[in-house]
This record gives sequence, C-alpha cells and structure tokens, in this order.
Amino acid sequence: GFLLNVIGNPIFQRGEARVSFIETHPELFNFRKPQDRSTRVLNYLADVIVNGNPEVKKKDDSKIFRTPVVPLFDTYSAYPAGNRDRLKELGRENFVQWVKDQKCVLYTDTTFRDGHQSLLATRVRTQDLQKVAEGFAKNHPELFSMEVWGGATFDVAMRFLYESPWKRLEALREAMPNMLLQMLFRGSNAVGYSAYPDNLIEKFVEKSWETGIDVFRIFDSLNWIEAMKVSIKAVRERTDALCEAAICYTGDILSPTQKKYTLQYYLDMARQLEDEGAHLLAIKDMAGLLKPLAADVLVRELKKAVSIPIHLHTHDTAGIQAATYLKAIDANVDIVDCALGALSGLTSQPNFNSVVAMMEGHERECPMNLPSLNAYSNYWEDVREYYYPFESGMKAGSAEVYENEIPGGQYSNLKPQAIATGLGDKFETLKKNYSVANQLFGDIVKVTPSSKVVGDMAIFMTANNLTASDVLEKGESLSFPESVKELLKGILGQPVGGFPANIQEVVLKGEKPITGRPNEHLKPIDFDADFKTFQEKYVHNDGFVDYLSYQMYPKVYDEYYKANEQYGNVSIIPTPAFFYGLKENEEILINIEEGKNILVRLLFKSEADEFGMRTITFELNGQSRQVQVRDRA
Ligand code: BTN
Ligand code: 3PY
Ligand code: ZN
Repeated sequence: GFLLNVIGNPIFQRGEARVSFIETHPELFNFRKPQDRSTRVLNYLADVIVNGNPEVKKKDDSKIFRTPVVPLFDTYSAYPAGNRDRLKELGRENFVQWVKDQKCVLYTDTTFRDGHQSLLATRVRTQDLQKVAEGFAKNHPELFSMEVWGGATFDVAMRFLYESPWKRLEALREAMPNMLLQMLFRGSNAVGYSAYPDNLIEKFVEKSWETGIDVFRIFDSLNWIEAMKVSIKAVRERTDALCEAAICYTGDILSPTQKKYTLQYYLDMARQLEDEGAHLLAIKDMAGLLKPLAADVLVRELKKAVSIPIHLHTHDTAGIQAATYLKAIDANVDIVDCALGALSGLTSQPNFNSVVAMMEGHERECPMNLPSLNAYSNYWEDVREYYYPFESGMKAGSAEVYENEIPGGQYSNLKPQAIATGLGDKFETLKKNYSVANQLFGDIVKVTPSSKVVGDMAIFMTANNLTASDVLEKGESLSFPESVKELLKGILGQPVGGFPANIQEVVLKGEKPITGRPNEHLKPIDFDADFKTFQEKYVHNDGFVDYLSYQMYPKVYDEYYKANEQYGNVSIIPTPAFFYGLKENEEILINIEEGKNILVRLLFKSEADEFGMRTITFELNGQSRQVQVRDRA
C-alpha cells in the first residue's frame, strides 16, 4: 500500500501505534512536501514525453489531429424532458406499459460504452464523452436510453486510463439528467471476470443505482438463470431502476443442425426471465450471429411468449445487421441498440444515423434530427483519431464470425492479446482454434467472462500447436490456463447440458467440479470491518464506491491508486497529451478544477545525464518549470 507519515497514518492517529509499530514504519517520519495539482500533472506529462504511454505500442509521429467540434447547444436552457423524467413520473410498471404502447421503434445509443469497447478496446476517456454529453441530452431527449457504463469500461477505466469509473458515471449523470442511463451487468460476475459473493453483488447494484444507473442489462455468460437471480432481485428490491434481463444469442436457430440453442431454448429462457421479474427482455447478440431471417422468427415468437418489451442488441461484424434490425422492427421489436456513425459498424453496433435514415417512411419511424446525429458522428470521427493505436485493423465485415462466433467486444482485444503472446502472425489459426476450443467445452455461450476462457484456451492451443485430439489424448500432461481450470470446475456456473466429461477429466485431473451456484460457496463480506481495513490502506480513497472497485479488481485498484497518488487526477489531461505527450512548443490548456485552468507548454527536453535522468522544461502559465524524469529506455 501507499506509505503514510504520522500526519496521515490512521493507526497513529487513533493512538493505536505501539513502539514496535513506530520502529517498523520509518515512513511515519517521511515529511516530503505534498505536491500540488499542476506539479503532478507536469510529472505525468514529463514521463509520457520521455518514456511514452505504456499503452501506446506504436506511436505515429506524423499524426496531426483535427480539433473535434462539439455540436452547438444552449448551456443555459433547461433540459427537455426525457425518459428518465417519464420513468420518475410513471413509476416502473406504467413506464414499461408506455414502452409497449409506442408504435415507433425506440433507440438506445451505445456510443459511450459498447461502441468504443468493440472498436477501440474500450479506451475512450471520460472527458471525450463528457464534452458532448450535455448537448446530446439536450438535442436528443427522445432516445430510449444511453448505454454508458459497465461491461469492460469499469476495468479498463482504472487499469489503462487511471480514471475512476464512478466519477465517469457521476459526470455523465450530471450532464444527462433527463436521459435513462444504462449499464451492462454480468450477473454474478458484476463487472468482473469471476464470481463474487451475493452481498457484494447486491451492494454493487445499489451503489450503481445511487450513482446514476437507471437501466441494468443483466446477463449470465452461460445463460444460466440461476446465476442471474441475485442481481435481478437486487435491482427490483433495492432500486427504482429498470431490470432488463438478457438472453445471450448464440448459434443459429434456423440451422437444421442446431440441437442445443433452438428457438424453444430461447423462448423458455425468456419466459423464465419474465417470471423472475424482468421489466424488459434483451436479446443480447454479442457476436452478431442473429441473421435477418432468424431475427424475424425469434422476435415474432418472443413477442408471443412474453409480455415485456423486447430490446435487441447486436454487433455488425458480418456487415448485415441493419437488415436484422429491419426484420426485427417489422416483427415489432420495441427497442434497438445503435452506435453513432463514426463508432459503428464492424465489431460495433449498426450505424445509428443510417438506421434512422433507413426508417424514414416506415410505419414505425421515430422521427429523429438526422443532421444533428451526423454532427455528433463527425465529432466522434475526429475523436476516434486520438485512439488510433487501439484500432483492431479489421477493415471489412466478415462472414467468418458465423464460424468462430467471437464476440465483437472480444475481437478488438484478441488481436493485441495474440501479438502480446507472440502469436501475431498466427491470428488465422487462433480464430480457428477459438471454435475448436468452443467445441471442446461442449459448445457454450461465449460472452464475458466465458468468452475470455475460450480465447485463453485458443491461445494456449495455438501457442503449443495442439489439436482437439491432442488436448483430449495428451491432456494429462498439459498444464492448462488457470481460467480454463476454473471454467471446467464450475466457477463460472453451468452451461446447458453440462460440460463434456472427457474435457473436464483431462483438465481437472481428478479434482471434483462444483455443480451449484459458485457464489454459494463464497463467504459474505463483512462490509464494516473490511471497508475499515480498506480505508486504512488507501487513505485517499473516494469512499465506499472505491472500496467496491477494490473488491472487483484488487490489483488493478492498487495500481490505479498509486498512479493517482503520484500524478493526481490524470483524467483532466487532454487525450492527445495523455497518450502522446507534447511536441516542442506545443501548448495545451488543462482545466485542473472548476473554474481553474493552467496553460502548459513544452519548451525542451535535455539529453539523459550520467544517471539516466532527463530534465524537461515547461512553461506553466508563463513561468518556466523544470521536471526531472528517469529515461527508462
Ligand atoms: C464479449 O462480449 O464477451 C466481449 C467483450 C469484452 C471483452 C473483454 S475486454 C478485456 C477482456 N479480454 C477478453 O478476451 N475479454 C474481455
Ligand atoms: C461485456 O461483458 O463487456 C460485454 O460487452 C459482453 O458482450
Ligand atoms: Zn455488445
């Protein structure tokens, strides 16, 4: 943990420090002058200027960024009423009835979450979202909801951007008070990759709601309803938010060889979710496998099977999902998910702007201001350039997705993972092995976290040149990835029909799998005691929500905390400077707190001295300031 002197140390403050404690904690007498905000910002910039941002693997020094233009809006005008106002006014049951009564199709905008998760490895920073949030909420209050949180954004915000996911949510809540804010919630895995104790799931739901979430889209990565019950109940009983339960769509209901993920399978699942109390039903097509003709059948039959509204989510990986939306809309789907043009298509959602244009003259058209949507898309086109190192390299839609079934959000992460493990030139084999691994596991639903395990297994097989029969025949002598052992042990729950016994045997090597709910075996957290321990270790924490971040990702939180101690709040640094530093003579304006800006210019950087230190000279509000940084090259 971070080391605190007598002034900050809680054990010392409470008078609980014995002589032995003082003797073994020399940092108690460390009186380094605390640094102010601008100094810490300069330290961060100096480090990036000298050593680069570790996330940027290939920096292109010839890039020139255009300044993104925020479409006009009136800062002083009141917000027009949106669906959040409607939900508050009507209450949940009547609001759901209102949704059902709408003839026109409703839209959820996923730009702020799945759009960039699926195209830019989730790297979009809060300030780029925040800049357009207020204007978008004022210009487009007619949307059903904005998906802004959850999924991989929580992890990535802390791990790679060193920013607080909770502060992001707070900021967007403030900027969009009239809109329903939606999150993606992984059932018993919350926003993480493993199972958490039930009372942690409940607290997480509660705090997410208090911080600003109005719609919880809940799924289980194996479509195991048992694992969704705790979170569904928590949303219903501990919040006033809408509970949208999801069926994850995989395979192809119209394929004559489909025996497992049949129409009947999805209808049964939907009925059960309605019985559990879902206010809305999502069809979560995370890999974009729901073809137009299948969508027609699925939506039509679901409309007969359940009475709650149906919300369709897909990824345009194959390039034909606008057709799926048209078929689904004709079959009376209530809501569809789209991303603004510049962050749409390929592994992301279908193009919002074009879907709106497609719907012109349709009997279910919901009139939208298309020129305004286009202006927002242009903003994102320019912002997207800032994130060029995180592009997946995919250039066109691919029908291969029907083979490998890789979720859109995973695709953009799998390539860097392949490169990182030295398999960059074996990406084709890796994609093939993804489906081989899936078959070995018995053809499971693949979505975070189960999709990550299939990816890990595919990487393992590719790296070791293993075929499916190698795995089954030589499995005894192989040491499988930890995540694979956990999956087959039942830590992520049970797939329909169970795991095949042969793969379970070779991976578990005699260890007995669990068959109940994994969370059942986890001890409830003693929040009072545990939160106190946390506060002692992380004195400058942001309260209970930070404790929840720590519970989800202890190691990631620890590093995030240390980075914040060292550099302060880096989310205020403009994105180009955050990733690429400054060029000589480049000047940027940083809003370091409400109403307080600093002007920073890079004057020059020295050569490294005999100790490997470089001196970076800045101009800060016209005054020269020097920062020493170690050159780690
Ligand atoms: C999905 O729908 O399952 C994919 C979206 C999320 C992928 C996350 S991003 C980081 C991590 N690495 C993976 O392979 N999966 C997760
Ligand atoms: C996530 O869990 O991050 C997803 O987007 C699943 O599709
Ligand atoms: Zn998605």
